[in-house]
Amino acid sequence: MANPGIWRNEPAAPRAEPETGRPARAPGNAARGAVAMDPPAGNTLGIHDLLARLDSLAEENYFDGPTADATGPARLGALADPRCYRDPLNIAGWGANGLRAMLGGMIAIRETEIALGRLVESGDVVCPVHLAVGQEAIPVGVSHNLDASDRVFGGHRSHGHYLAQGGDLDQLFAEVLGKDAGCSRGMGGSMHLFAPETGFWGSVPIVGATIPVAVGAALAAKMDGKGAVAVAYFGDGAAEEGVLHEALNMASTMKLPVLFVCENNLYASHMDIAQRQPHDSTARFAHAHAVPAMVVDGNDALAVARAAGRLIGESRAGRGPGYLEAVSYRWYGHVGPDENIDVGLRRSAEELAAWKQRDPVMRLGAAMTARGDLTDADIDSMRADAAARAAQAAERALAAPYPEARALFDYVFARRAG
Ligand SMILES: Cc1ncc(C[n+]2csc(CCOP(=O)(O)OP(=O)(O)O)c2C)c(N)n1
Ligand SMILES: [Mg+2]
Repeated sequence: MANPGIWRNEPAAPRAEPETGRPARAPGNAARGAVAMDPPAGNTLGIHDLLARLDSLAEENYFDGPTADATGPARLGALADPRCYRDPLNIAGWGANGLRAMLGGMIAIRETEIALGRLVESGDVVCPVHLAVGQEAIPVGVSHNLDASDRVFGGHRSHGHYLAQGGDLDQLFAEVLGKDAGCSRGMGGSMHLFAPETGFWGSVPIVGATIPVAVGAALAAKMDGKGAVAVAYFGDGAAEEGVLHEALNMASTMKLPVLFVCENNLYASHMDIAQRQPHDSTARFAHAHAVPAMVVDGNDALAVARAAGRLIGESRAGRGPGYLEAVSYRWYGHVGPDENIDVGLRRSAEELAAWKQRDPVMRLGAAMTARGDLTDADIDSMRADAAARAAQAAERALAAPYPEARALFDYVFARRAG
């Protein structure tokens, strides 16, 4: 693999504990107030409330972070420019333990994916593996606000989503290697992850397919009345699927507790968003459906955590969906551990090198070492530990048995009750 990453990791993404000065982590469902079940009220259901809320969120928080060079709501401006947002994060008000957990979570995801990439290169993995190295701040920041009672859905690039919710590392490696011990019994591979005990309700590779499923899970959550939220992760390419509009419309009209998280990494397969869309931000789609949207630097775990926390808080309080566009960039190509330099229309070595200077792991680590929360040696040891855990999980999975051939016909049909 050409890029071994910067730091190595820790086990399955720990989540930060509440500390003074950072947004309080959402309590478990038992402690949350029930989401009010508003009766349908014709075609004007809550729209004025939503529009008012949209205005206030949009005006104050459209860009969460430096705003000086943002060019407006329809375009990403500096957020899509890898020469910007390179500094260590502003960690004022955030406690060291919580930050360490978030840093460890990002390192864990990165080292896991690097180890998975090596298994692709060695030929042990035969399913397509889409890596999200460079995008680790997004799942870590979002999951910071979730717990196991929530309902998270991903797509083809979801190792990080699974791990950030606490998905089991051994089951991940076993699944990617097609082994019976995998989280989908080895039947699904990298793109069919499942860890419902953690709140990760599943990923599928059909682009955009889990967006409406998350809306259905949000409807169920609203009917349950226990304050859970659903999360739909999808990419900028998936935002071009018509189903996003149907999902946004239904979630908005029915005030469903769902967070739409668009991980805008500026590419769909090998095609740059500038070649596909008149504007590089997708948040305008949310605005069209009166869903409050926030656009953040997706390589800043704290900006993601704050924005997701605010939108999720609104959802838990019964005020409907939110849309978070987190701008980032993947270090590897569309699939597998190759960098895909000069594949497609615009991705180049220069562009990739520039984005590596906006490394989400390095920017949080640098801020913490500067404040004295950690030393470089501590970070080295976190990454060594995480790399060792990933290597051990890979070894165990390589040695584990495949499903028996006769199991091919299992899990296809549900048994009729009674
Ligand atoms: C419905 C559908 N169309 C096409 C594909 C092939 N495909 C897989 S990933 C992908 C690009 C997705 O881009 P994006 O949503 O931006 O996610 P990213 O890969 O950038 O994370 C495409 C076209 C698919 N899996 N499903
Ligand atoms: Mg993309």
